[in-house]
Amino acid sequence: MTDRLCIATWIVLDKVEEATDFPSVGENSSRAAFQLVYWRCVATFFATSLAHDPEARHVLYSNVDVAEAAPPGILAHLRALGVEFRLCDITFRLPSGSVSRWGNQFYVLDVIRDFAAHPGGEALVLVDSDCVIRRALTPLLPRIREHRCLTYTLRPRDQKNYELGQLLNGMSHARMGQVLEETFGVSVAEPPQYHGGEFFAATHGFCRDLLPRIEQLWPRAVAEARWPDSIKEEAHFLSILAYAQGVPSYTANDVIRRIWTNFEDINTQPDDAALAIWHVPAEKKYGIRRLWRHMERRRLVGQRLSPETSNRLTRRYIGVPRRGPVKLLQDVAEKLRERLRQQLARSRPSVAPKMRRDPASG
Ligand SMILES: [Mn+2]
Repeated sequence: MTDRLCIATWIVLDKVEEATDFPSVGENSSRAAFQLVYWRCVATFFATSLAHDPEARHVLYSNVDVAEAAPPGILAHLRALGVEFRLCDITFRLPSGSVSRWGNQFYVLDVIRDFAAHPGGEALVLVDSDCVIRRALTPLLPRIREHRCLTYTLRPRDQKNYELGQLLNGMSHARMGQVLEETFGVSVAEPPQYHGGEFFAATHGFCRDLLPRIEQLWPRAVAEARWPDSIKEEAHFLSILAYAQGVPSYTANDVIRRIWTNFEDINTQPDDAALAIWHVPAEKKYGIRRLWRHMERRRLVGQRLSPETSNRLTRRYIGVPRRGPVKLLQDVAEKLRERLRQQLARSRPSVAPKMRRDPASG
């Protein structure tokens, strides 16, 4: 086994019968326009990651053949950068109809299982594609070795100021503790912390040790999927497992943050500039789309960016820690266009939403 880091992200293309809604992208994850939003995220993710970590392995996991499914420009970009494609079925899905949002996020469990069986490096760093990389991740290796698994533990200000006792995306801390006790027979003094699912970093050995735990917990997740307070997303699942494996909290909070940049929930802060990863869910259809368009116009597609260029571009287009006046105007204009399109679609029932032109490719 090499001592290289495997930096990976994933894209799952849902079929019509598997589709759910994703709050920051839109309805129906089986639409081509919806999927294009994620392809662009994948493209900018690897552009920024390769700028900082050229020595690491870069892998795109997908449930479909990327060579057949990716838009041609993005496929050429990924190939030129040397991104490896790993075809891996999605087997971890809650029963159809039990969740209406983020229906394919348990795919990270399939990725962890695949990495455990076919280690492509000493450690795996698996990140959401709506992240941009701002610093090299390879220097994290000693820290990953030390803790075996790093955690990004959500503070209330990172998740719209949630209060304890509240359901966090459909599950409470208390219920997480109960599930932990009932499944693994451990007694839980304090309910487990909630670690964000956008970041998973662990040694190959940790991934292997996790497999029996995953198999033990999954049937419960499926059985209780329709309960009001139950495992609804990969973050609940992995937070419970992290506790069961004795993984410490907050070990990656200086690495990544869930940064809300939209109008209502904005939580950017000056020290975000020091982070290695910005997770920017609200930028999928805004800053990330414009960043990709900029790369197309400036012939940067498939080019290895320097770390400085990459950071200059992400700062400008993602708008962290501060949104510049140009981005502010573009965001307002895009928001208005989106509202207008929604109203038009409502007032003309013949124009079904799914027939709309992709707002992002126009
Ligand atoms: Mn995300």
